[in-house]
Amino acid sequence: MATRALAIDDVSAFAAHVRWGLTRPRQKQLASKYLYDEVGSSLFDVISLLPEYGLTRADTRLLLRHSHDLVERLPGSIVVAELGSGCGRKTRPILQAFAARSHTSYFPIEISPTALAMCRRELADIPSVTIHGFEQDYLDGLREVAARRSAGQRILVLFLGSTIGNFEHPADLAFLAGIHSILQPGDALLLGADLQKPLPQLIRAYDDSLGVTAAFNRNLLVRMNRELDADFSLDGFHHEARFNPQTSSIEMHLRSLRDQQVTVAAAAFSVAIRHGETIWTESSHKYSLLEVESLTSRAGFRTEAQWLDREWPFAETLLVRQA
Ligand code: AVI
Repeated sequence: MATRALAIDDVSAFAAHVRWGLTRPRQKQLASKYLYDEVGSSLFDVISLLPEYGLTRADTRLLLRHSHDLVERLPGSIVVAELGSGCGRKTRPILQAFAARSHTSYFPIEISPTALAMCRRELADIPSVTIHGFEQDYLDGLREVAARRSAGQRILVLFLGSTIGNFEHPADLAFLAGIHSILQPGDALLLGADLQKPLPQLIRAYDDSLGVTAAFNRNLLVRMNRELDADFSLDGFHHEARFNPQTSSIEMHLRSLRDQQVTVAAAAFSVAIRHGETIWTESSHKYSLLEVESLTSRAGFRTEAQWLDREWPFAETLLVRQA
């Protein structure tokens, strides 16, 4: 019963958001979290393997190379919480390094039950690690972890893969400040941030030759048709990746290829979309190192260590929550 009620709430929140986003006076817009239904999450897993998209490989390389250093910098009893674990593959070296020291509790926090199940399967074989998954929003899940810690235990929060870059300013700062407010002094945050790089490399990463990112973006239309009884025609929209120099972000848009009228039955509205008009579906901010420092210090964290990937500019920053 509870599960069904939650599902109806989810559909109505999605419907309300779509109505808001597609009837805005200027730029039509949808939140990027709606890209991640089961198909979208699977397509993102494929994106992370594409030759043009080096972000996930850079993140993984840094974690593989520096896990032991990370663990040495965090003495004592640690519980590991991960915001958006995905399938958990990247986290393995960190958990292995902590578990070699002492028994470690790992709390993956995910809105996708499929990703949580995959994560449990992927990491189940690591000795001396107990996995407790939370199917929740990131900050709600982190509050649960904080409530369960025993006296003297520190929390290490993992927020990898540059997901922070998908928050608009100033929501990124507000989110980090939200993490800070749940943690205690001495707790830590490992933050992955994708750095600025040449424009052609960026565009290729978000408009790959196989068209996987285009499918990831256009899947949002398929999702609205399926879940909200909308009538988007897929051949009426084109995937577009463009760089916004004002915000230093790659933006994904769905560009309308003709004048069209779309009805979203479950949200009880119809909307005219002009030829050439776009629906903005995601921003992916690209950071400078200075910006990582200023963002995290304004949120109340001190930099303990930072590791950089040269092949695909990317920063892994170990932060400690200040008093
Ligand atoms: C999850 N996130 C960090 C990805 C990114 O690069 O911003 C999402 C993505 N969108 C298109 N490709 C990958």
